[in-house]
Order: sequence, then C-alpha cells, then structure tokens
Amino acid sequence: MNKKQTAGQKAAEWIKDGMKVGLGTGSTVYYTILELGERLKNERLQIDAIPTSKETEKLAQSLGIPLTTFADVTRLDVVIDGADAVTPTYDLIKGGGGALLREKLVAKSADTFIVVVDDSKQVNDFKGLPIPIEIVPFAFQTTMQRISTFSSELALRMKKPNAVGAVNAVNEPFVTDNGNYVVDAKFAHMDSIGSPAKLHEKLKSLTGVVETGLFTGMADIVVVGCDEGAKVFR
Ligand code: ABF
Repeated sequence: MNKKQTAGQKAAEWIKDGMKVGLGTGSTVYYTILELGERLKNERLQIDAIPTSKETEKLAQSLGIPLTTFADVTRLDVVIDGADAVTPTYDLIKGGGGALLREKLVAKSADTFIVVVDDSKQVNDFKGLPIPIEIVPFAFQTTMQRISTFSSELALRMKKPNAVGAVNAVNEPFVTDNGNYVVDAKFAHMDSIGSPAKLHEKLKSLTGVVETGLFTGMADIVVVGCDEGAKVFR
C-alpha cells in the first residue's frame, strides 16, 4: 500500500453513519473516497457528501456516494481533504489542484477538518513554496502587479497540455470551477511578512484576490502516510 493510500484509507474511519461529509480533491483523499465507496457496498452507512470539485463530484457519483449541496446542508460533521504542505503547527498550503475556494468553504463549514497527506508534504515553513491565490480574471494583471510588490516570484497558472501531450499545449490560464484564475506566488522573505496568517490577510486585502491557499489554524487532525503506516496528529 502506498503512503497516500495508507493516509486516505485511515481517514475514512472518521466517517460514521448519519454524517454529512465534505470530500476534498487530490490523489490522497482519492483513497478516502474509494474506501467510502467500498464501505457503502458492505455496511449500512447513511451519509451525504459535498464534493469540493467537479473532479471529486464525478468520482463520488461513480461510486454511488450520495451527494448534497449547501442548499440543503449548512453544517458538515467532517471534511477530509489533501494538502500541498503541512507545518508542525498544522498550517496548510492547499490549492495545487485549483479547488482552494470550495475547499476552504467546505472546510470552514465542518465541525472536524481532517487532512490527509503523505510524509513528503511535511515542511517546517512555507518559505519559497508556491502559494496558490485565486484571482478575478477581470483585472488579473493589476492584481498580479500588486501581489508582486511583496512576492519573490509569481506566475499565472496555465492550463496543462491535454493527455495527447505538449503538441497540443495551450497557452491559456487555468480556470477554476468558479471561473477565476490562479496565481502561484512564492514568498522567500516570509520573516518580513510574519506568520502565514498575516500573509493570508495581506493577500486577502487586495481587491481582486478571491481566496488564498493558506489554510491557517483550521486543521483539526492530520493523517500522515509514511513507511511505518498512518500517523495521526491531533
Ligand atoms: C487538494 O489536495 C488541494 O488543496 C491540494 O493541492 C491537493 C493535494 O493533492 P494530493 O493529495 O494529490 O497531493 O485538496
């Protein structure tokens, strides 16, 4: 079993009968969703799930996981999602898959937020790591310029070439499920900015920034897949 699978399957244990569940995006929570699909086949498990992306919605539908929306559910019992980086104080970088806005909305609506990662995601700090920032296309150049005044490096995230490969490489910005663009910004001089929470506030104060991939002080449990198995930090 690979480390992602170890973490993802372990996290599925927190899903109990009757729960409203947020299901995240990415290759680690993928195993949580597979495990949930298996459990639905083999036990009496009444749950309703809100997916954080169209990708997760399709996967959940294919496994027969009952889906709901925030039109019918205001609070979730638990959300399980991946991350790009986790610090020892459980601050996260999320959004490598471009789903950061819905992921944060779902995470903030849940009583328990469980993060699933393999041990390669554990970092001491976010210096020099790309932090995804969702911005409105209407004035993305201006917004990028304002971010660049305190970012050491930033790039508008582009669409990946399709499965055919580079021949069909497109030169178009990646567009989120919400119709916005994503900028990946690095902040090598984090010390001058202070904590990830302060950086998040500074970025959110820029008109045009919809949300950042900085999830600070939000994670309740972190499940880390490693060679020895799944380690649970709470
Ligand atoms: C998603 O999981 C994103 O927020 C994050 O970027 C991604 C990590 O994916 P993986 O588990 O595939 O590394 O929730």
